[in-house]
Amino acid sequence: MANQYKRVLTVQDISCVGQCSLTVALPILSACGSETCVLPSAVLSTHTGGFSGFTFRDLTEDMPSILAHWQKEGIAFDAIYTGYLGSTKQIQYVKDIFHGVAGENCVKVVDPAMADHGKLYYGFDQPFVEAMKTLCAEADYLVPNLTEACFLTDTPYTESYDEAFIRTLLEKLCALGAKNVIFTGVAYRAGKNGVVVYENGEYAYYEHEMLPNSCHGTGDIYASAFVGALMRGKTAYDAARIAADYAVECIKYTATVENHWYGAAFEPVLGQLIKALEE
Ligand code: PXL
Repeated sequence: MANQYKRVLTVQDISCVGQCSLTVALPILSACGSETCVLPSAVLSTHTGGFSGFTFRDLTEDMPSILAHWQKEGIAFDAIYTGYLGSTKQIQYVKDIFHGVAGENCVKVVDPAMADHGKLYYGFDQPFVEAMKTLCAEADYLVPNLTEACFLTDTPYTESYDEAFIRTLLEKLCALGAKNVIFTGVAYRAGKNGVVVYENGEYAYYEHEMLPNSCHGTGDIYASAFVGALMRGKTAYDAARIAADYAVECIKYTATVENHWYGAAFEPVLGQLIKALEE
């Protein structure tokens, strides 16, 4: 059997407290069985969604020398997965990383982590969105939520939509250059949520339950589990389904924890993700 041990690089911030970005991606990818290398885009004391007075250290200027060192060492990755980035300028450096340390058949996954619920996250602006479009152009798999898909396609945000609206967004995202799109949080019916897998122009939909609570950082959990499952040899559809089921379990578990407002308690249910990967 072909060796399944893959080396993944993930580029996103370290929010020291807050259960998002690298503190989620590193354990999830490791649990999925991949060697997980990290490139922190910035270091924050907490995430920006609900805390105030957080620190922010932008690591943009460290990136070129980190890339140069990796190239000198002949390091290459089976997948490169990007999430929350620290500056508009950094996006060009991330593209250099895509070109400089991609191994043979390297899978590039871009989570354009910049917006939710109709709004950009604190600190992001239109120039960042424009630069993010150029990174999305290089994605083998783009993993946006509805808000991000709207920003990336200059479409006014709406919470009432139908399949035709989603299909138009998918076509526009592919027109940017993204090869395939895993579109999260697509809900067509009351009580249901789901994910669209748009691969090679083929539309497939996995529906799952809609939960009454939502958690910050679920997008990071989702994208990390998707990449981890893909690296385990799952098809994009199966990886999208496994990631969705896992995210649902995380949100359900979090509802049982008192006062856990800032993130999802993903650790206690990691066992379920590992089990799903073995099926
Ligand atoms: O989960 C997305 C995310 C990642 N990193 C930081 C954030 C957010 C969302 O707000 O603030 C720093």
